[in-house]
Amino acid sequence: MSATLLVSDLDPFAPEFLGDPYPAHAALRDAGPVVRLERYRTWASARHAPVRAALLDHETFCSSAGVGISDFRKEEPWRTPSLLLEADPPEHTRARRVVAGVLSAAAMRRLAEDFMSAADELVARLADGEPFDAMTDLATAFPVHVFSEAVGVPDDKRENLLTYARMVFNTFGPRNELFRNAVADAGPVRDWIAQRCRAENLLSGGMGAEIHARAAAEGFTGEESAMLVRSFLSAGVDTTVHGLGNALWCLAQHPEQFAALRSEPDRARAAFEEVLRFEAPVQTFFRTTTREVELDGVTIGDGEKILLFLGAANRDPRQWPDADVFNISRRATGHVGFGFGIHACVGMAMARLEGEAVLTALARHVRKIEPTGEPRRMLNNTLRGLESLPLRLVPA
Ligand code: 8QM
Repeated sequence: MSATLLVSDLDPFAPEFLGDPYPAHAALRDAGPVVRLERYRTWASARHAPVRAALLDHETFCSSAGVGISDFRKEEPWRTPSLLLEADPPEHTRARRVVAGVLSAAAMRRLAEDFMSAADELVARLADGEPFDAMTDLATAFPVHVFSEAVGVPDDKRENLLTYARMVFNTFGPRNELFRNAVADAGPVRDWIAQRCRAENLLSGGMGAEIHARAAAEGFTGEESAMLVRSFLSAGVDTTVHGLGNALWCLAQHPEQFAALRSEPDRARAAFEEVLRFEAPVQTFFRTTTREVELDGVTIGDGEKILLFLGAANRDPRQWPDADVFNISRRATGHVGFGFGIHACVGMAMARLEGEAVLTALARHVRKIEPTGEPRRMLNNTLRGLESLPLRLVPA
């Protein structure tokens, strides 16, 4: 028998928690390696070692019962489950191979120049010392543009990508107000996404068209291929929007870290990695046990949901010296912001390229990042990020 601590009142999806999760993360980590969340009758872990161990053991901690709080074996999923995210081997392996082929290192080398010049142009234009909203005009504008161009999403109502992703990330949580508001009146956006996923609506030469071609060659039906494009459109934009927004916020709050980046623009990639550790855009994911298992000394029964706090694992003092300090010079590798194991973010090279492009452009063109007002936080059951970030960029 292992001792378990009942954290009866903690609601990790309540607005107060989502607004500032870090004190509660510390309490969860200190309570034990694995704790019980009474309110939702699930298990949870906020420490780095067990979170990483669970992500690596995909047979015991499966994804096919959903990676949100809803158990697909008991509840009807709100949308057709993803062939990638909400699947286990061997189905997952087949789908992953197609998508990974499209997001290869060679594909990233082809995108790099475009991403770098798009970021350079945008940041150079914004760095005029005038106040602007860095969420709208930079952190959102850049990914929506470069992602849509790379994937081949036509330039019409692309902002629907953000609405849809926000909905997807809210639906990993419980049916609280965030969930209900997200799915209310979702019909038109869902229809728009479904249309954009079809081969005939994707621009030729883009990654979306390539998904269809590669998937067809592997024996996927047209409908299944469209589902793989849906994964792109679900996971590819809002994540990088908030990664970039969090980066701008971190650098604005820590001028000495921005000065360090300016003195050595080659540190842009490492700096973005530290942002993902320090302010992980994807804060949580669930897994479901396929057998009774002991995780870091705590026994979890078969068929149980467990909430993995990626953002808390990334600040576990058992793993990181000065875990709560934002330091672009540290080795942030080993953070779980992209997950770990067979489900680790398949688009991480593209996300890193976007981060590198924007941070390099900031290092080149900007002398100071100055807040000009209070940022407004966006609350989401899974994502951590900002709604608005007023600042000005003093030109170099
Ligand atoms: C989160 O639909 C999908 O396949 C999918 C949706 C959301 C994600 C990943 C995949 C992790 C970024």
